[in-house]
Formats: sequence, C-alpha cells, structure tokens
Amino acid sequence: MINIIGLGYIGLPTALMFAKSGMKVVGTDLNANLVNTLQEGRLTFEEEGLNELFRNALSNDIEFSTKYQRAHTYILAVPTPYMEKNKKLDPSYVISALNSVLNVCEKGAIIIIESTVSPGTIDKYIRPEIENRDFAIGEDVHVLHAPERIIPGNMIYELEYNSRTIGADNLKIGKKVKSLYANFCKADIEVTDIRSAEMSKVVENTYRDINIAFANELAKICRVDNMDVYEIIRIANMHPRVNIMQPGPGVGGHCISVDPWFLVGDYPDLTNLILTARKTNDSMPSHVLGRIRDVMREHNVKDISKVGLYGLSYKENVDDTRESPTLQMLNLMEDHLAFGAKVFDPLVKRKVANNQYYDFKEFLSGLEVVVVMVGHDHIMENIKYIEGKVILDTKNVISLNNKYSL
Ligand code: SAJ
Repeated sequence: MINIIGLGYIGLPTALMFAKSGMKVVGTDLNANLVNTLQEGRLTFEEEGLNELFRNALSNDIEFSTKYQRAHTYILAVPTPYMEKNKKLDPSYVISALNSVLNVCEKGAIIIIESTVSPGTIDKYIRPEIENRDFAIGEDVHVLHAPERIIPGNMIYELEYNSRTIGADNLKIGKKVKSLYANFCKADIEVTDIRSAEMSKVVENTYRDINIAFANELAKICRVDNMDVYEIIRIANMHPRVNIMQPGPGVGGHCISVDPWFLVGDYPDLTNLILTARKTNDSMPSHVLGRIRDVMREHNVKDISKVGLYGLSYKENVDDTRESPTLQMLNLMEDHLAFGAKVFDPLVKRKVANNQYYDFKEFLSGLEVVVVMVGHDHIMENIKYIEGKVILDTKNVISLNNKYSL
C-alpha cells in the first residue's frame, strides 16, 4: 500500500496514477472538506484528463482519509511556501506531515518528499526530526526526495511522459523507488543524491523565471521605441542556440514565482541575477497598469468601470489563481486608481475579486476596454464578441490588428 499525503494539485493526480497502475493507494489530507468531496466522487479542481483518471482510479483500489495509516511507502506532497520575512522555506507543513507519518509507519518504511524544497532542507530539517524521534535513517526508515515536474494544464500527460529525478542516500533504495514510479512513469528516471535532486528542481524553475524576466525586460525596452517584441523574439529564436520565452503580465502560480526565492533567501550575496529576475517579473502587473492608463488616455476613457480584465487564473486554461498577475494588479489598482474595473474568468467560478462577473456577455456589457490578462482558449473562440472594443492584449493571443500590447 502506498500512502500519498496531501491531496492538492500534485498529490491527487499522483495518487490517481498509482491507483490506475493497480496499486493499493490511500490518499490522506487533513482538510476534511476536501476528503469528503473526493469520497463523494467529486473533484476539487479542474485539469485536462483528471476526471477520467479519477473515475478510473475509483474503480481500482483507492481510498481517501483524514487519518494517517500504517504503510510501507509514503509520498509527501504538502505545501512548501516561503516565509515573507526572509524568503526562506517554511518547512512546517512537511515537518508536521513527517511526524504524523513517523507516528504510524512500519519499520523500514520509505518516506518520499515530493514537495519542492530548498536545497539542504532534508539535511537541515528532515533528518534531525527523524533522528530526534530515535529512528535510524537507512534502517528504521528511508528518506528520499522525488520532486515533481508536471505542468498544470498538461499534468496527466506529463506524469506519464516527463523524466523524473530521485534523490536517495544509496543507489539500492534509489532504484527501489525508481521502480515504484516506473509503475506509471514511462520516461527516464534519474537516481542521484538528495542534495542534487533538491537543487536541480529549484534550478529548473529558476531558469524559467530568469528566461521569462528577460522577455519581460525586452517588452519594456521595445515599448519605449515602439518595437514589436514578439516579432523580435520570434526572429531571435530562429537562431539555433537562442530560445527566449514570452513576455506577459507577470509570473504567477505556486512554483516559478516561489522557488527562486529559496535561493535568494539562502544565498543573498550570490543571487543578484535571480533576485533581479524576480523583481522584473513582479513589476509586470504595474507595467500593465501603466499600459491601461496609456490606452484609457488615448481613447479618452475616464471611467475605470469601462475597463474589463479578462482572466483571473495565473495562466491559460487552468482555474488556479495562486499568485495570479491579475489579482496582483487588482491590489495595485485599489491603491492607484478609483477601483471598479470589471473582472471575468470563464474557468474561475468561485469569487476571488470584487466586481467579478460570471457571465461573459454581462461582463462585456458597457465595456470600452478589454484587457486580456490570460490566454484561455475561451477568448480565442469568442473573439467576435470583443472585436468592437479597445483591446489590450498582454498575452499576444488575439489575432486582431488594431489591438494594444504590453
Ligand atoms: N509565463 C510567461 N511567459 C512564458 C511562460 C510562462 O509569462 O513564456 C508565465 C505564465 O503565464 C505563468 C507563469 O509564467 O504566470 C508560470 O507558468 P509556467 O507555465 O511557466 O509554469 P508553472 O508554474 O505552471 O509550472 C512550472 C513548471 N516548471 C518548468 O517548466 C521548469 C512545471 O514543470 C513544474 O512542475 C512546476 O512549475 C512546479 O510544480 O514546480
């Protein structure tokens, strides 16, 4: 039996994949509402292919529980935020889950940390916690790090086809866990030491953050002299050794906008580039606000309630609003402009903002300016409804000539 601790964006799909592969799975989460919902056969978030996988898993051997159960293998997929005061990792959720596991686990149990952690976390927090409880690591319990790499919007595919990394104290236990993941993962699984696994995961997301920051800086430069940043990036990327990402209204989600801070927090004197990239990406909601002001001025729109923000999630085709650039911008707007822009997202059904609309046509009614903050497929399928309006397209997804860009 395998026990997955934490049934969020990573833990739940992972638990379902193990169940699909025929293993007995228990999914544990302290949130009783979440567990009840899953027990009633309802999902807690939307994701391409998740419903089908859920139905498949339910017909296999899976159960959901708020109680930690005795098992031989545990996978911890709990939140690992950073602390606002010093940008260092907050290990409290992992430590708490670990202690609950240690209360019930079998001798020789395998404890796999899947949550992204800052490099050194397992040495600094996890090993001492285990040893303080008089467990011998490598005998009474084994501890490993197997960071996930799946991207929201394509998680189910990537669970099966993305390569993975497993950090282990020795090759034997690493290979054992490799064969466990090979139950559903068809790609390469690389076994390394724990510190390298921790670091490589954070490095992957930091690389992406820096690349996006470069694109965002280019967008700002191009704005000054009215150059087309998308055309420039398109052409530059035709060079066989250049691969610049796309500018946008900011970097959201709970990974790319968080993980680089772990390095800044732990190595403040060595992370100028990483910190600057973070700041550049965090400055984009404010840049978009400036562009909204430009467009309003140019079209003599005085009333912010004539402006509508399309998209509340942190990126296209997901309903996740964590660290969403739109929400960051709304916070700024409350400070700088008379608040009142309308907001709408076809995928975000719960209320996350003031003046949020749930019907596209009601949202558009009376609007003069539509600001596209997220490139959901929905907006491309409904371009005809916004054609007559002034459009500020921060994601470069609208194929109309007279639109405004970043
Ligand atoms: N974004 C841009 N420009 C781009 C690409 C993305 O502005 O060219 C923005 C998005 O709009 C979004 C943010 O960046 O606001 C992050 O989105 P994302 O699609 O780049 O990444 P995440 O956060 O959804 O998932 C990342 C992935 N990491 C990498 O690609 C290196 C995923 O594989 C990880 O599993 C995930 O973080 C995680 O859990 O760590």
